[in-house]
Amino acid sequence: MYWLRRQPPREPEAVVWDAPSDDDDLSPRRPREEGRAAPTRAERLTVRVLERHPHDPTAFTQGLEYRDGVLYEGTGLNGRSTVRRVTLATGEVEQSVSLPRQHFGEGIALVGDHLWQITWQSEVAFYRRVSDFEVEREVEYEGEGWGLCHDGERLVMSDGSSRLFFRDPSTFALEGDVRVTLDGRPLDQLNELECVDGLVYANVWQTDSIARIDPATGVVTGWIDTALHEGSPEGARMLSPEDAERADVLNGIAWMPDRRRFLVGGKEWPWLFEVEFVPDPG
Ligand SMILES: [Ca+2]
Repeated sequence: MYWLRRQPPREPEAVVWDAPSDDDDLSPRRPREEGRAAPTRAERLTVRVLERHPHDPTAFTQGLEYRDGVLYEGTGLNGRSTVRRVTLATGEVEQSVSLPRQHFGEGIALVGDHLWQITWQSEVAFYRRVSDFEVEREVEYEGEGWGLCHDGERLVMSDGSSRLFFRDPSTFALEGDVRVTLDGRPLDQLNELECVDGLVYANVWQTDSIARIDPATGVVTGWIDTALHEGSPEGARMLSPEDAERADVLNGIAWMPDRRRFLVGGKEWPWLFEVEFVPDPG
């Protein structure tokens, strides 16, 4: 099979790593101290596309949530940031609320009857009613906001670094963090998130990859390469080459509990894809 990536092939070095410190270097080339376990290599996975749905190609997707057949989406860019309710099957935007121009919207997370929406550099999170997106509270935090998800007990947030931060879902108070490692090395650029069954899935910015993370340890247990490559299984293609020309990066993941599938999309993508993650034979 030919190389059919929607972006130029990325060498492993294209994944942005933190500079490893001595503590981080668990490579087998280095004598290991007694009792120090070698890092577990993440399972390599890819996608199988099961269905696709139209998506607003002007939406700069920063957060995706799905509940009871309804899609919630947060979009970014100054002057174009929104939070919206979308009919999945048609892509029709049922309601859209804009953020003031000074805010660049990022991740969203549903918490009961409310929805948190974070911002890139404004250091403010909006606590909205799901029913009409009315802002009930604004909460300040420190640092950048990238991705957000709710695991049932805590919010999990990314800021583009290799860390995931845990926050109280009512107050947004910071409760802790964990450093994420892939095959023993820190993995940064963690972006849009999805909390599923005790695990956290993270888009890795400017790559075609999604990391499946154990939030207790920060270890990436699965590395999902969504790009077509040699050995990709049948049905692995998401965007056509023509669509990929116009689309920005992969960014958007939502779990569909009723269908046991993921929804995956990207910034200014014309489609959202229902996928399952399968072993990558490539
Ligand atoms: Ca999500």
